[in-house]
Amino acid sequence: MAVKSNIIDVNDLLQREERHTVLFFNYDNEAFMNTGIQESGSTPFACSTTTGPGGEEIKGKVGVKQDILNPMAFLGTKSSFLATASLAYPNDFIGKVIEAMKTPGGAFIQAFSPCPRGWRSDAHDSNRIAKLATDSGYWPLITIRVKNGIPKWSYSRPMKFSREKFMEFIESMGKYRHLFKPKFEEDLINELIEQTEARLENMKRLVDNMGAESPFDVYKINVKKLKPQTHLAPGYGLCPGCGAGSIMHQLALGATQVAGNNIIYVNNTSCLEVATSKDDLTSWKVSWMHHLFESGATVADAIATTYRMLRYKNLWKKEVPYVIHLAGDGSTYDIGYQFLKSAMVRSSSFTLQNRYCSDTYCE
Ligand SMILES: Cc1ncc(C[n+]2csc(CCOP(=O)(O)OP(=O)(O)O)c2C)c(N)n1
Ligand SMILES: [Mg+2]
Repeated sequence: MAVKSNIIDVNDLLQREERHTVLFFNYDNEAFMNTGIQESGSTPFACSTTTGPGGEEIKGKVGVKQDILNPMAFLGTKSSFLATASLAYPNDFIGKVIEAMKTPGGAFIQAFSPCPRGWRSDAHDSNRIAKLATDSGYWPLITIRVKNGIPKWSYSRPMKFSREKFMEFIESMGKYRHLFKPKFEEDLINELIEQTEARLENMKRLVDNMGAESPFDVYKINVKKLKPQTHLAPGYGLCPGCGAGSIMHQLALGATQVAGNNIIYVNNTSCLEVATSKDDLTSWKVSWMHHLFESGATVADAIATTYRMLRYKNLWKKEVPYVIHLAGDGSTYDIGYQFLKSAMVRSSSFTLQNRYCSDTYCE
């Protein structure tokens, strides 16, 4: 049966009066990179990190790469936008950022973020690796739109597992080298493949059973016609080829279209945070604050709510600023998940149901 496409015109999105409360954003480089490549809940099976190195005794991580996006659809929120994204698919990425910021309630986007230093891959290879991640079925591009409490799944690239592409993907990164040398670890590779396929199958079942009527999303957007991003200066200390750099540019490009410079970023401790705030020099041209490794989501939600309250009390006369929370996988999957979940519930339900925080007072 032919799948119906859902064409989303970004110009229409930009005309929407509605707006998000907070966009929670995770760039997923699959380990705690800032502190020396330690394993996180996002690290995949058999992947080498400094806390679970791939060697003779230990063969990398024992355990699975957790899925945190899909569970968020079951938090019982009133309205939210949840999606995965990839720097290798910029139209989809930028379209999702714009839609997230134009959806009432909280939003959560998770972007796959190659890390040449931690993954032991070539700096010039990050885009190819990210593309292979999606095209192999490892990092499907999905969207969950929660409206009036009902989540509906969509996807924007075919959800098909390709063993050939997956092998090319893992062979591109030194973090899996121990699976190929000194000997070919067939059982471990098969286990990694089984886990990857199982995660994909789970998402496919969600699309089949709880999918949108037209579940294939295509964003209509002319990137060349967008205003240049005005949030992040070109100078920062991220490594060459770091996915977070490319990701931040795409995120900021989308965010600039919606918010202009009326925006506040809240950044958990991470590579992105240290690399954009070196010594007393900031790479940020708009308001940005660093918060603890674990609690940035709470702070971002609190800032957004405070402005809405002040606006209601007529103590803040200008437009309420947009808020984006930035976090790595360590602070999203592990130590910060509880903060993030609670902030999602508050911003996607309580804020919407509280007339003192509602958009009608924010015009
Ligand atoms: C409570 C607490 N524990 C540990 C740390 C040390 N710490 C700072 S950043 C970081 C890892 C960050 O990993 P991730 O969130 O994945 O971001 P990345 O550096 O990979 O971009 C850790 C463990 C901290 N700052 N606070
Ligand atoms: Mg990380």
